[in-house]
Amino acid sequence: MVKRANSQQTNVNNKQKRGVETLCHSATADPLFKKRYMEKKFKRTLVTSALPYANGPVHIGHLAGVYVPADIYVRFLRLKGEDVLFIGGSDEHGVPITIKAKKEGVTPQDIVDRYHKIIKDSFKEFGISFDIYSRTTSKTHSEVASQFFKTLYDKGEFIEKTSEQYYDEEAGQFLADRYITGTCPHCKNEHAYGDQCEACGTSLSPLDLINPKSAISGSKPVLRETKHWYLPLNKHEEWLSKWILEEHKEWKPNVYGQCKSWLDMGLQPRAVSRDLDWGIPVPVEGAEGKVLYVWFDAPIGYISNTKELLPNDWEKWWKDEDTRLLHFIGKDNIVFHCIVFPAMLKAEGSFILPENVPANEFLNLEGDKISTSRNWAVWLHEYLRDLPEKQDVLRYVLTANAPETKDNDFTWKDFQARNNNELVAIFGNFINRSLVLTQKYYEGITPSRGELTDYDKKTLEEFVDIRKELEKYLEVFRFRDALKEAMNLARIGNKYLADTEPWKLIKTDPERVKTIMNLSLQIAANLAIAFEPFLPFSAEKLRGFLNINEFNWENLGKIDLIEDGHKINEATLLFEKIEDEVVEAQIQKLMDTKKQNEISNWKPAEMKAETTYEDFTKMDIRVGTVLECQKVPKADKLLQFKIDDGMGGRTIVSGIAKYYNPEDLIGKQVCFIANFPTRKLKGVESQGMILSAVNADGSLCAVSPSKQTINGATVE
Ligand code: B3M
Ligand code: ZN
Repeated sequence: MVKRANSQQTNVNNKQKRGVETLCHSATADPLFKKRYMEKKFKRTLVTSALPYANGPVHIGHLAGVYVPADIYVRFLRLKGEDVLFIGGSDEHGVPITIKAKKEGVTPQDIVDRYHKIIKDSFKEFGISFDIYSRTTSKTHSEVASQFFKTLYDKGEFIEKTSEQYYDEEAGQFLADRYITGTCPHCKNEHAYGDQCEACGTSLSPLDLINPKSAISGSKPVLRETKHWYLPLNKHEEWLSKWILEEHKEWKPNVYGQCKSWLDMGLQPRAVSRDLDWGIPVPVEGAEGKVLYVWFDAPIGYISNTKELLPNDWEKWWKDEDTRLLHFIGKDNIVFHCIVFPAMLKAEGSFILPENVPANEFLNLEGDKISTSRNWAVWLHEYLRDLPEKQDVLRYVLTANAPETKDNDFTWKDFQARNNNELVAIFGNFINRSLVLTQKYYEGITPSRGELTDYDKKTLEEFVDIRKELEKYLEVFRFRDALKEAMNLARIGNKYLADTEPWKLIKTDPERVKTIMNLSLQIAANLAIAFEPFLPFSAEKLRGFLNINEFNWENLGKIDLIEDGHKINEATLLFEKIEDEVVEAQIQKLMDTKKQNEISNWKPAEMKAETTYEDFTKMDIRVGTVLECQKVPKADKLLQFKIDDGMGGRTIVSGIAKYYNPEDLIGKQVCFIANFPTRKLKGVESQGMILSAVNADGSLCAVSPSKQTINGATVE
């Protein structure tokens, strides 16, 4: 643990230290873990990250959950000089892509071409350092996936089953579960899907739906017989249980827990083919019009992309026991990577199995689930347009707040605070002071150190172990904690300069200042290494400032990284403050989206049962003018009105405080129910009720007559 730069932080640190033993007990105390990670020397590591669907751009949730963690890990291994491959690509099959194409009147290929490019560019811009980013519509992939299916087929690893499935006669196609809607048999929600009712959460089969309807044509689907191939997961249950539950206790608790509950429920055969005209044709006779199920071909994409990159050398990465295979994914993909894909690999027979699957939970945005259909997301290509050159800021915030053990929330205020208070005020400030002072006092030539004081030695002690501390967390995929350690090093540097005050000493003790500046530059060099996995752009910039091409991981913690007499470059700012307007514009953009969604989802309230003229005449509705209006103390919803009702005046309390400035209502006319029973609200007697219209977002708007009217006039 890098020691904190002040005592308050030391407390935080101790708490985290305890957290290591409790939270991640499996990773540090489990002998199996030790054996696997510490003793077994793998020769190489193959890292894959989930292949995003090419039916939309990627957003911050993707980055936080999968791609930044995978990239941090890969960069860490590369820096250590290990043999590592990082495989990515787009997932270009599946029903949603065909639906989107149909809606836009283009081909599925057009859709995936468009989004593959956007996604690939976004990843590149954010420094996600894939060795290859390919796609599942590639020729290699189609060959590898077909061959994979063929091998399993020939080995008799599938079962064939004929069943009845819904068919849309108008669209001329079978319907995926998600594309059948109907009434939920449990809660009677009329908009349940063929796989799940989102109102009551029950998982359904399309046959459970009352009044099924095709989401493609809107017609009533009919049942038709169809034959498919199934992977009998039940046959794999025994070895999977042993392999995961006994031999991989070190997997993250969220991953292990999900696997355990799947296994406890018992595994069922899963169809690996679909009736669809978009995908890889099922390569056996009598399978016309059928393609491989997208979740069968997609994980094979990891293999095909490796083969595309290394046509002659790919096998050692997939078939040699000395390769460590790691899948970085989000929590919704756990079952496919921990159970289904391993069963496929095992059935094939010549492949290794994943060593770990460090899946993350979800990132929310400003308190709400990220949603593509509701456009509730920060899209990476838009972020880059709105905040150019700020890739590392996002990488930093998403890592500091990564959903490693539970869902987390991204807010723009937190984004701004972390940038301004951490990156700028600590890391950037330290670097800036070190470099500027070195330029000022020594024209950029690194001064030699004199004898170290006790304070210098104490400072050094605080970070000699930084490499081990970082490794301890990075090796078990705890990137938030690792980042905290790196940031702590910047804190140590910042505190060192603040405490030694070289700008004061330069007049009285210039020799001492040489030592201080030398040590500061050594800390700056350490920061360039420590931050390389997390903030590659800033680390590169910092290396440029320091005029150093490359560092390796082994150097971390040392204080001879910059030689005496080494000339450093003129520096600019490493990070810049983000102003309020910038984040406010982003928040406003989200608020506009929310408004837009409310308006497009708004449905008129259901009509009430018929009333009578007599009932209507019982209401004494009148017009009055607001004479006074103020907030009711200790009630954030209530406004207290003094109304000129033409009858001597009255007080009315109304729940519209959230939607008005009290002063703005003074002088306005409103309509109110004059014969409403008197009530006491928060201690104020209210004599009537002000009428309001309810907007799409639930906000209220007081109703006024369309022309100036005499106070006390009745409304009829
Ligand atoms: N495309 C689902 C997703 O993007 C799926 C992952 C495939 S990984 C082989 O979340
Ligand atoms: Zn339901």
